[in-house]
Formats: sequence, structure tokens, C-alpha cells
Amino acid sequence: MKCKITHKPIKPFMSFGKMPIANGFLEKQDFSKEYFYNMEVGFSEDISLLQLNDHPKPEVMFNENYPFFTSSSKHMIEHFKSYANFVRKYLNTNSKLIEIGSNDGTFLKNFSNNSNNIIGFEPSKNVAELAQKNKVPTINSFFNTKTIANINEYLGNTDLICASNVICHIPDLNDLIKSVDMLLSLDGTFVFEEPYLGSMFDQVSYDQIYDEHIYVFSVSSVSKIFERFNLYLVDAIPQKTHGGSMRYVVKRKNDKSSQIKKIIEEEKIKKLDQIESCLMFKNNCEISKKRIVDKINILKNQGKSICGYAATSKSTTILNYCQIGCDQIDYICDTTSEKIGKFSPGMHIPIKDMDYFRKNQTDCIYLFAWNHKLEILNKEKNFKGYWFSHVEL
Ligand code: DWN
Repeated sequence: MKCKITHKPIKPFMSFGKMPIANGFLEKQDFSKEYFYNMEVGFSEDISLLQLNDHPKPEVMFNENYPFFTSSSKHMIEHFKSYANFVRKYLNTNSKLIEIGSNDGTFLKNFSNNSNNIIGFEPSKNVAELAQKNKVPTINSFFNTKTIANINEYLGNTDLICASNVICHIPDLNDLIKSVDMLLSLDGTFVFEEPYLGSMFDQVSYDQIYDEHIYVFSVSSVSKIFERFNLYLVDAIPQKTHGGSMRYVVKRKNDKSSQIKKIIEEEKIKKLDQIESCLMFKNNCEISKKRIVDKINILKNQGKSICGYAATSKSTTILNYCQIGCDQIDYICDTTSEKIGKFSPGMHIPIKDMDYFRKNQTDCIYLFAWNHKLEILNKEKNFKGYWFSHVEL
């Protein structure tokens, strides 16, 4: 495999086996034509970046049927309000603002009184249409050097570009950074949040790795990547979202906060910038897999019934890597109408609505949306069964 940024050869350090499209929820009649790829990960020591080898084309993942809407979590709506308040300091009254991968407009809605100067780019048609319905100016396309040519007035004139859980989805990071460079004003700021490599390693939350997540970033990797383009990571602020994320602040001037230097030092101590930490992670994934498979087998041998809660993208990695299917899990409940009535990618577990969950309660629940545990356990406090997950709840 080749590093997607430097194009130098790197060796995969781990394979998760055959994987389907993480959000490819499907009907029974489509089982036989389901798409699979070999999910391998490698690490480029030059830029300290964990990355997928093979993955489906973006158009196969993000299209008119994309089944994830940011507003499906109340907690995330609140998070985006506070994120919007954080970035206001980079804007003045006439500033232009772009969001990359703006989904249903949850973040940009917080700037609705400035809607002449804001634009979201969202490649999934159904999701973009929902944002447009919510009166958030949205261009239904991928964000790249070609598509930004259509917003001439933003070139070199954009004070703020934001993204959340999106940059790791973009295969051609070189083109992405060129696009950011073409748009940003002289004192412009690029702020983005992504699941953090350090948190993934600490929790062994390997389900953060799937087709859409081509990269898992650290402060060291982001700093090295942007420097190649004369752009500089000037701040990094840890976030609690998605089981541990990092907010990155990038500017043209290299004026690093003391926090960055501290985090980079900590990453060096933990060897997050070297392959050693990946090899330890690989070992921990194998232990975690054995532990969860054994746990489920014990529950089943005791005659317990199990359902899954939230048909997350992440659950596709867990279910397929651990080969957990309908013999173990009766169904997965979820709030998303695009998933309900279909089957989970690869392992084909039926997806049911929340009404079904209330009427068909099982003894145990596998919480696949462990990253939303406070919100979900609070909402479901009447359910007296046993909650578990592969990460500590
Ligand atoms: O990066 C990504 C993140 C931000 O969102 C994308 N690649 C896709 C998606 O990943 P995910 O599916 O793992 O995200 P979540 O937010 O962990 O889970 C969302 C799913 O969980 C939706 O199908 C809705 C469901 N859900 C639910 O059924 N009840 C979520 C909550 C909070 C609930 O209460």
C-alpha cells in the first residue's frame, strides 16, 4: 500500500478481514450482490498517519441514500451550538463561512442570521435536501478544487472554514488542503474536529475504523501534514464527542499554542507518532475481539436474548470483524427511518424501530452507540436489562 499523502510505500500492520460498506444497510433481495473489500490499515511514520489501504469510492458511500443525520443525537445538537460559539471569534460581520460536509445543517443553523455569507458542501443528496429544507444554504457536491471554482466570490476571501467528522472521510487530502488554501483569506482560519487516535488506542475502540474513516488523526499527524502546505496547526483542543475527539485550528501563520507543544510531547511519550503504538493496538484489538465473542457466547449459553442498540457505522466493523450475526443478536433498534426494515451490512441482522424495541425487550443490549451512552442510558432508564459493549460503559 502507498501513503495517501506522501505516496511512499507503507506496509499494512493489520487486517480486519472482509468488510461491507459501513452504512450499506440493505434489503434481503440485495444480499447476493453485496460489495465487500479487504479492510487493512497501515501507518506512515513520515507523517505519523494511520490510514486505510483499500476503500470503496466516495460516490458509493455518499449518495442519495446516505442514512446518517447529525441531528439524530440531541447531545450532538448541543455540541454544535457550543462549537459555533467557539468559532465566532474568527468571524466579523461580513465574514464568509464554509462548512465541509455540512450534513443536515445542524452546525450552520447556528449562523442563520448571516445566511448570505455561509455555504455548506454536502455530497449526499438526501441529506443536502434536508439542510436546504431547513433553510441552510447547501451545495450538493463533494468539496474539492474543482467544485470550489463555482463559488468564485469565496476564493481568497473566506475567513472561516469548518468541518466535523469529515476530513477523515476525504481520500485526497492533498486536494482538500489545496482547496482550503485557495479559499482562506490571509488571516483566515480552518477549524475541524475528528476522532482522536490517542482515544481510539486507549479505549481499543477499533470500530472507529471503517470505509468512511480513511484516516485516524493525531496532533502530530495533523501538524506534519499541514506544514507540507505552509499551513500551521496553531491549537488543538480535546473534545468528549465520539468517545474522544480533537478540535484542530489551522492558520497561515505558525503561532503554536503551548497546548500543542504539550500534546505533541505526550504523543511522543506514548509513541503515537511511531508504528510501535499501532502494533500494540493490533494486539489489543485481538484481545478485545476474543473477549466480546466469549462474553456473547456465555450469555447465549445461559439462554439470554440480546439485541443491539443503534445501528451505527461503527457496528459494521464490530459485527463483521467478530463475525457476530443473527444467531447471537436478534435485532438492532435504531431511530433512522432509512435503516429501519433493512438488514445490517455483511452480517444481515434485522434493523427495527424503537417501538419494536419497547415491545420486544431482550435480556441484554449491546450498545453500539457507546459514544452516546449518557444520552441513551438516560433516555432508556426504564429498561432494566444488562447493557454491555466492547468498550467500557
Ligand atoms: O463520522 C461519522 C459519524 C460522525 O457519524 C460518520 N462516518 C457516520 C456516523 O457514524 P455512526 O453511525 O457511528 O454515528 P453515531 O452518532 O455514533 O450513531 C448514529 C446512529 O445511532 C444513527 O443510526 C442513529 C442511532 N441512534 C439511535 O438509534 N438512538 C443514535 C442515538 C443518539 C439514539 O439515541
